[in-house]
Amino acid sequence: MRIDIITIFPEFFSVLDVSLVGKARLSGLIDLRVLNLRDHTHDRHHTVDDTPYGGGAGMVMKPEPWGEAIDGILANVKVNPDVAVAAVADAERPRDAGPLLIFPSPAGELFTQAMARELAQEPNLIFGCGRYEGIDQRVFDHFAQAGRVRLVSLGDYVLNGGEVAVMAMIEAVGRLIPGVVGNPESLVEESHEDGLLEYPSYTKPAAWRGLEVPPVLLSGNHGVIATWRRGQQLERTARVRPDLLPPAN
Ligand code: 5OB
Repeated sequence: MRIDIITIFPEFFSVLDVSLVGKARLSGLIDLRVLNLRDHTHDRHHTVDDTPYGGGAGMVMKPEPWGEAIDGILANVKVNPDVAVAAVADAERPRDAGPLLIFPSPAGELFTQAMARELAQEPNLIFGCGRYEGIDQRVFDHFAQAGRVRLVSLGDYVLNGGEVAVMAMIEAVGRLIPGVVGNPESLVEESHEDGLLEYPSYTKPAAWRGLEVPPVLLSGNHGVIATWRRGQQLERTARVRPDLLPPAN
């Protein structure tokens, strides 16, 4: 998967050199490039923002640097023809197999594990990190005319910019790319993969600071253990995240 990130804080993304994503980059599974939006300004002060039309607090990111930066990526991204055929056949992707543009935004659709699975199918993602009060709306409208644009929110809280949101999305998507996570079994047992929270985990010692591992886990009876774990998942989800359970009727 090729991933391009446009940001005014490229140094933010040095953490993507380490851990799982870092390894995937070294092995060639992820081709990740970080672009500085200011490289696409042409004034002495490398201005990326301006005051909002209509008034109001804060600054809005100007459209021209975004236009130039995204045009540059679109021009040099090679669409793999094999991928293009598969993508066009997919009803989820009616337009073309060109890159999917993603802008983290508190005004976007909520990022979920289902969306992470969708994004992991894409050969090409472009993330645009907005700052300040947002990006001129015409950037989204312009690129949506010829391609696919999604505004995506991490949740209902305030961030200063899209950088941390992009980091979270790349971690969630990256680990779903075949070969990135060593043991694919571990992918299906995570919280949210089956719509429920994960069951509690224990390792040795069997007793620690007066707390015992639930005896069922020491029983060696895999059927009983699976039933217990399922019960724990349901109990936890009902208690902490009842919104994840289907309505009881
Ligand atoms: N808050 N998701 C929740 C977000 C967000 C803020 C962002 C981007 C994504 O940028 C300001």
